[in-house]
Amino acid sequence: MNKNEDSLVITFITGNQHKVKEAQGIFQKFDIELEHIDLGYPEIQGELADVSIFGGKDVARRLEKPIIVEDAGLFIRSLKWFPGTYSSYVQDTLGNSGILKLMDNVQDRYAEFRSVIGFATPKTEPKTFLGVVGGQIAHQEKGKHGFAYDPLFIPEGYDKTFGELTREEKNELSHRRRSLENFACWYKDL
Ligand code: ITT
Repeated sequence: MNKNEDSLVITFITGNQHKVKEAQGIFQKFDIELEHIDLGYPEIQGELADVSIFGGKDVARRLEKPIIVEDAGLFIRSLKWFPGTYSSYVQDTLGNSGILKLMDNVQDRYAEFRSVIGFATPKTEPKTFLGVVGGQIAHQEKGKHGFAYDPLFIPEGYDKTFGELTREEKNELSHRRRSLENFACWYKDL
């Protein structure tokens, strides 16, 4: 995995450019170089960890090298943690306006973004790394930064949505930062 004495490298499999930019910013601090490959893999329906493990194993075997994949979603407590693992589909269908309609007159607006990194190699058992950030669903969409649900989500301790924060600000506290950091700390010590 070592590229040379000083730098580590890891291959991130995703079709989402926003994730790549976020991960690059986070890995820089760990001196880990990110190689990005946009490659499809089977996404089973299940818990985030199961999705990452299944997809990660498939890709590591096909590429014959260690890789990471990431699966994430928005989990809203008053909607029984919907959209959760259906986040991608719901974003493409209901969208943020549909979520706001479902939340009309709902008092409990607690939600969390969850992210799971799946690390897989062609031979070893996969490992997963979780990151969670809690917050509130706003009453209206705000901000143009980020992607997907970002204009809806106000992280704990802030009065702005992820969509109103810069990428650097979001990267300080995001679910992806937490899962990537958990992974990076472990990977550096390998
Ligand atoms: P992959 O190629 O990595 O699978 P994806 O865009 O399909 O990229 P996921 O399946 O991990 O990503 O994420 C599910 C959905 O959750 C994603 O399409 C977004 O709608 C939403 N989501 C995930 N992380 C988010 C974030 O940081 N901000 C806003 N929405 C996010």
